[in-house]
Amino acid sequence: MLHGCVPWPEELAAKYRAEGYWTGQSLDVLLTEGAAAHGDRVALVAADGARWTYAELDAWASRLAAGLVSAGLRPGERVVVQLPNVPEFVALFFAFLRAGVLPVLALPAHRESEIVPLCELSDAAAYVVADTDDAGYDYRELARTVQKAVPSVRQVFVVGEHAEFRPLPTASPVPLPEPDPADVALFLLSGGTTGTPKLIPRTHQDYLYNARASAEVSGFSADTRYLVALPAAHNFALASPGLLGAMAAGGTVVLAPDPSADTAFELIERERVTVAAVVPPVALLWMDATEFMDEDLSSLQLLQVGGAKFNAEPASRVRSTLGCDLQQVFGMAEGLLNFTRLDDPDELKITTQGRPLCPADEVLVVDEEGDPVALGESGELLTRGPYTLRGYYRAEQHNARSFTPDGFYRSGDVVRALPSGHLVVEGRIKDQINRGGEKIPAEELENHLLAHPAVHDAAVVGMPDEVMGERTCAFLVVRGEAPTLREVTAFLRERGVAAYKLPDRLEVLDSFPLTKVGKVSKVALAKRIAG
Ligand code: OOB
Repeated sequence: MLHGCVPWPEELAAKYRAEGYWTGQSLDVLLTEGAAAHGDRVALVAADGARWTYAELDAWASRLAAGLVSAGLRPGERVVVQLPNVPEFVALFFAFLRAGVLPVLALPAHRESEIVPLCELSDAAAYVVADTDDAGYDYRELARTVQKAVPSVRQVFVVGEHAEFRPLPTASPVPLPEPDPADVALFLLSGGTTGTPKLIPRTHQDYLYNARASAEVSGFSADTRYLVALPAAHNFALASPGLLGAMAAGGTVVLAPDPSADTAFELIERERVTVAAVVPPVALLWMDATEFMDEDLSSLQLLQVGGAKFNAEPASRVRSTLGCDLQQVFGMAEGLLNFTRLDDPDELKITTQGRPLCPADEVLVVDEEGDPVALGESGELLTRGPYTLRGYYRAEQHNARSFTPDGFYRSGDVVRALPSGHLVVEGRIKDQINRGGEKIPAEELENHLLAHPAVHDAAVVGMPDEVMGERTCAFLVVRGEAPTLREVTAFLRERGVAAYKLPDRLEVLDSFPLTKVGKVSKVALAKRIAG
């Protein structure tokens, strides 16, 4: 495995191979097999209606792969990719697999304060962006900053108007060596809990299993038309089952530039979409929108909801409002995926977050001492399995805390297991805010706040919110005059912090409540703001 990654121990690897979860194939087979078996079927539809068959997408990916090679990118090198839901994302994703170059998938919302450390950590050889977004944000400006700050970034490729940078490179297809299926295919970003980003290596065969098995439990088939409503770079929309799962089943991927009801409903009607995956606030928005919008949503058979807790009350209204079945998905970029099954009774679909995807997923629910709790009691979820990482990339010290000595990943999620194996997510012990599915590492935001001249101390906690699940509250102890929320958010934007990480509320205190051991009590702060 790539240097800086932690491989599975051979004993478990042999088991995963023997039981058929790891097939020794590269992730690229999703496209090559599709092109060979049903090349004339539509694989990809862009928001503007442009479409590509499996054969066309395959040819496009080959030209791009040759282009990456002729641009001097070498197998094993990392490239930070930050693209919206455009067809180039999909073609380029497969091109990277073919060239053996490893994409590091950043979110379109990320800015300088996320992208620079990401390029540094991955020692990125290149950076791929789109020219601008719908709101007029210019990623080429960001690229200029990144290239200045990170010398390893030799080239910038731009989808759209490339200015002084390069367009996506293409060349006549060339034969390329097969990658090792046990090695890294791509990097996903962790939601994070610390001050620095964490990269999740996903191997060809683990991610191939992830996509194929997810597609199977979600009932995907050649008739599936999957709407990519969340960012394609996110594990949910990419491979859980996401666009890769839709392709694994020979279905069609429809790209939505944003998850608004306006955009999504129009695409659902126009492309006869059968499945969409969304975070809870988007599900709420869509359910409300059915009251005043009259697009024909009758093709929609399944709404997958995950990324944050979807409460039972709205969950129980999915069928009556959107006219489709609900599947809850509790997943993580680190690996483990839980799905409610299509043949589960409604009660389980509405009140649980599903059960593990794979029979070889090992799930423990433990107390503070790390001892398993009795069935039905809540505790922290620990897990290992054939598609769950064994260590973050280049993060030895952090790995020592994030994994047990026998390789279980400490999810930081508090769950309760039912006798059926279904899990109910009850909370979290990790220092992170889950703002409607978008993850905010508290320490990272606190470090930015501490850089403000008037801030003496900062503690960030989640506060309950009906739509978002939680929003972000920053508690501050200040020197002199307290800054306003506006001033603080302007300061954070200036530092290049992604908009979704900006605090929604500011509370100034004389001092912070402490725990018995003298640490800032976030529990007390969270209680205070909830009240
Ligand atoms: C998905 O992945 P990430 O990496 O953005 O976030 C993972 C974390 C989990 O550890 C948990 O804290 C939370 O997000 N989460 C949920 C949830 N799904 C994720 N909490 C409660 N209920 C749920 N249904 O969010 C992700 C990756 C693949 C598929 C779906 C979601």
